[in-house]
Amino acid sequence: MKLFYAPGACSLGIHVLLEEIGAPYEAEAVDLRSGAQFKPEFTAVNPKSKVPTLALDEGAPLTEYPAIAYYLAATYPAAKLMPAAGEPMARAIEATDFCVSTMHMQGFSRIFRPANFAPSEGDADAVKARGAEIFDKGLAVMEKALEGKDWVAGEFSFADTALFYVCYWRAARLKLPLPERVAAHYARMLARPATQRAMVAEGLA
Ligand SMILES: N[C@@H](CCC(=O)N[C@@H](CS)C(=O)NCC(=O)O)C(=O)O
Repeated sequence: MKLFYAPGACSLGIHVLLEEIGAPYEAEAVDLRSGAQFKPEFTAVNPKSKVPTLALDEGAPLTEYPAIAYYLAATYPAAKLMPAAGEPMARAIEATDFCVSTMHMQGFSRIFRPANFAPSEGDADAVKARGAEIFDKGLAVMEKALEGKDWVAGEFSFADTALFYVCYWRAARLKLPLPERVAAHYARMLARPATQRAMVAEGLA
């Protein structure tokens, strides 16, 4: 399999999962800044022009963070990335969807790409402020969700990498603080050898 990623993008979380698993994989950087995601070489792999994209050894490439994370956890059970069926699994899906669909797509996307949300450049500051508000509310939700827990679903699972990448953006890119339990979760993620290997591979460490 082959991961298409951009250094420090949301694909970092999938990179961590691949390192947790330890099965052989290739990784290819896509230069989002120069628009490589829109070039035919990449759209032939993923017409959505997005990373993460996971090219499988057989079949169509897999896209969308939650689907790729679920696929990896289900395909490599020995890595213990899949929570137990029932509430732990539901909590993992709930958190992954919230981090990707709300904190990332509605919050951070407004901060990093205001032009995608406003027709006029003059609205950019208001769009960014709304993005920050959505993200801050998301952090508060995750702070509550981590009450009494080290990991999102109780035990470490695929969901923790989704929370990790949005926290990486906040802490390392925006250099803003995280609330207490979320900060402790972020520190636990940074301490994992798999996270460290993925960050070195992406030139972030
Ligand atoms: N819904 C997608 C979102 C992926 C996404 O937005 N990826 C960003 C990087 S963090 C991207 O590829 N952006 C390129 C672009 O929008 O041109 C997922 O869950 O994987």
